Amino acid sequence: MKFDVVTIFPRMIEAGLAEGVVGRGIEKGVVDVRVHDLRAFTVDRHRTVDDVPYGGGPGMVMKVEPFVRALEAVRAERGTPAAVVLLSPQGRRFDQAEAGRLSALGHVVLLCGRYEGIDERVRDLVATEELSIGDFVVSGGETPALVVIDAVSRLVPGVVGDQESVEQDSFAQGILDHPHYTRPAEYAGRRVPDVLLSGHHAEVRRWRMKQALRRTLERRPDLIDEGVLSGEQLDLLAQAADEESD
Ligand code: 4HQ
Repeated sequence: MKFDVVTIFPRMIEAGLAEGVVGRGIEKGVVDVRVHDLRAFTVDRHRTVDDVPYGGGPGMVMKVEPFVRALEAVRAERGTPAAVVLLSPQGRRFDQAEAGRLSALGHVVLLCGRYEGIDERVRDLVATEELSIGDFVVSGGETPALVVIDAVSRLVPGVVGDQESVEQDSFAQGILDHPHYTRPAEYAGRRVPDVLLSGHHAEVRRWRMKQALRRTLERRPDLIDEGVLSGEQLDLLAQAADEESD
């Protein structure tokens, strides 16, 4: 999986990729991230990447030409990418399905903005799509780009050691995760549910599935799509709904 990131803060991206599961994916060569400093694609003495907005108003707007030149460099060095993603709150919401789609593309460019906005012609001429990581405002596209790289890289074979854990992840199944416990069996008067100590694997599986469905029903009912649940899951969901929480 190849990523190219265009940013005025290359070290933010580099620092965010230095550790953890994605960092190891990069070390292994399964994920290949190149970071491009937008200022390297300016031609003026002050390496200007922004300017005042036409029409007036507060703040600065990122200029189009450095982004166009950055993309020309990416194409020359790395080939034509399958997608050029602009990170912005105006984008389509990034979710697990979007992560899966991007992971199948093989080569994705991520454009990070700062300031009040980006010249609209970056959207028209450079980006092929626009994605948002959620309905809130962050200071720049760098942290959203790291979120996208992380979620997409986890789906690339060889990045997460245990592929089973990727398949069990929250959202891999479209519902929330079940509760997890480790030792001690009792802490501050809170006991680990007996079924988890019982060694009855089939019972453990059913308990976890029911807990996951209960939590999803309580916290994220919008995620429940009865059309994709198995007969057993529909049964456990009905039980959980009957019991109406703990
Ligand atoms: N941004 N999802 C970059 C975001 C954002 C988001 C705000 C993008 C600031 C300059 N990006 N601009 N949410 O909040 O992707």
